[in-house]
Amino acid sequence: MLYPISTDTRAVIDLSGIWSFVLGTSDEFDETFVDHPLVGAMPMAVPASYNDLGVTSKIRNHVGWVCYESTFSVPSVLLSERVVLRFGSVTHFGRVFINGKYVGEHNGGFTPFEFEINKFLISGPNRLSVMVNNVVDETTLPVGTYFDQEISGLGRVVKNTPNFDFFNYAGIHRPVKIYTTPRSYISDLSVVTSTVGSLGHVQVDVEVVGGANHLKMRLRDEDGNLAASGDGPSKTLEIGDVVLWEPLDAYLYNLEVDLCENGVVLDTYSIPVGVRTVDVRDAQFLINGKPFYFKGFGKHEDSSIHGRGFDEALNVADFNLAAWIGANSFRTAHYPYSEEILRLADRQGIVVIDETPAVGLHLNFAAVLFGSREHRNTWEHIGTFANHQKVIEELVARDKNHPSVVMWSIANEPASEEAGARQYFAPLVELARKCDPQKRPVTIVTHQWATPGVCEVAELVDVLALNRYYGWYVDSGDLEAAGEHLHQELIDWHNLHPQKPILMTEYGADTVAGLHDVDPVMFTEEFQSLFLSTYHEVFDKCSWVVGEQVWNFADFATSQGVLRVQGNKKGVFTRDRKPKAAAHELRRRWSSMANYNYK
Ligand code: GCB
Repeated sequence: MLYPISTDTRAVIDLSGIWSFVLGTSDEFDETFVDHPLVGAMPMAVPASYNDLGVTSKIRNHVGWVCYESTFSVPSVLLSERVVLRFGSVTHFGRVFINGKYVGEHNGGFTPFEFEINKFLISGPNRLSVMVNNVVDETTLPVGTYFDQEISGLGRVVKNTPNFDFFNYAGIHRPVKIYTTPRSYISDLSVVTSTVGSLGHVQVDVEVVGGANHLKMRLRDEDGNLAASGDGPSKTLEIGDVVLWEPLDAYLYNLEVDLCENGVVLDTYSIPVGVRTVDVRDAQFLINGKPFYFKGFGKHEDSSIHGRGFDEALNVADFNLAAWIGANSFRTAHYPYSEEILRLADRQGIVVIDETPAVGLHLNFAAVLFGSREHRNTWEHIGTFANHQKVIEELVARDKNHPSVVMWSIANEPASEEAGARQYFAPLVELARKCDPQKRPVTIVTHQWATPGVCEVAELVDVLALNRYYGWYVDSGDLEAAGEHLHQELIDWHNLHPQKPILMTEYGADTVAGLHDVDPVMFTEEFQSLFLSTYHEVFDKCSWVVGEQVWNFADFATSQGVLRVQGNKKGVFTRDRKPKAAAHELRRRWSSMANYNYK
């Protein structure tokens, strides 16, 4: 799916701003909301999560439908073009109406969707209504539990509990745009890059709609000079003396594609192209043929006020903090991040592990942690498979051309130790491989109790991605035992899968900024530093560990619970991006470690 840009043949209108907003109910969708302009509406920023903007818990903790409304006009000069309405993301379900007429809907809160809207438009202002539902249950990704109960004394109570450790922010989270294309247009393109000696090869495949099919391609270097060109819908462009896209040293060519008829350019589109290769071999993760070492974080799209709403300023600041600390990578835990973040990563040379929103596929975590609740086999009860296929297809279609993306993560911490995990995941891993023209490696991120010999999905994946909390959830506070247990597990994994590289995708300790002690006890800044250095000593002993991504980049909001003190505090930075003591330790370590051949 192409990112909307303006070109000589395309216009983009951004609908960001203040919209009208009302809360609906948790019940069936109420169509009357869209029949007339909203009554009693409050102002609401788009894009943003609505939860923290309303200030009251009624808005913050609302379950079910809300309605957004705005008006827009399309300049009449554009009306002969194909007019498309595009949402970067609506969390988790969006139903769209123009002038009270149903346009379409989308399920899944983290991928874009769009509709051709010409037939709905009238001249002058058009009323755009978006009904949004935030419910997560055992069919959605991420997974949640929906309670609708009579409680004596209270009456009917509806609750929606996330099965994941981040606040269930909702709303129109990413930009809403109208863009135009000509009637004959470039609908998609794929780029696959490779090298032979100093030559770079860029295989380009273009899809068009609307009759015309004469294509011209030009690849320009960063100075605008022509590096290669060709004709046709499918072409391998060759670059002499190619400059590679390297981690923290990005080089982006610009690919321009023209769709022509009788010598006239009908449509033109361009994308940045980074020439790089990715391979997994002999327990190493190779970028451009060289063993790469991941240094970085699992992140979240999360900040105060905005919630999970798109925030370009925050993204730039986060990338600069990542550079300051010496990080070269992050994982989009636990959902696809905005397209704009990936474009920034392409430009800054940040290496990305791109994750689906498949988190919470474990119906027994509470039982594992607290010994409570009945046990239900996850794979017999969960109803997420169809959505899981859809999010993989949508994620790969959206992100397939980003040089920053080097691996797909199919899920975070599923019940991979329960019977049936292999049958559930084998077709999904294959699907990701089939959809991706670049055939990137695929992983599934596993949890503490999915140990060697127990985990059913390790065989399916190219890289073993481990989230481990020795010293925190197990061996709590005992870092000596934690180090030993971690080391032993890494040895066991290596013995079982000697060819597979291991990436530590999560390790971390809740740390309340400003809490100190002589004895490094849990929750202090001293403990977080010691916790991380305990893990680092172990990683350095294991040549097959190819990277470390600390959980988390910054403190983030979660729902309430006995394990959370106003959110998850495992950030190396606070939620307002101030460094804790461990940030300085990490900076010292990572600044002295090369991106390549660290081991
Ligand atoms: C995990 C999860 C992550 C949590 C983290 C924690 O394993 O993947 O979503 O936030 O643990 O802090 O407990």
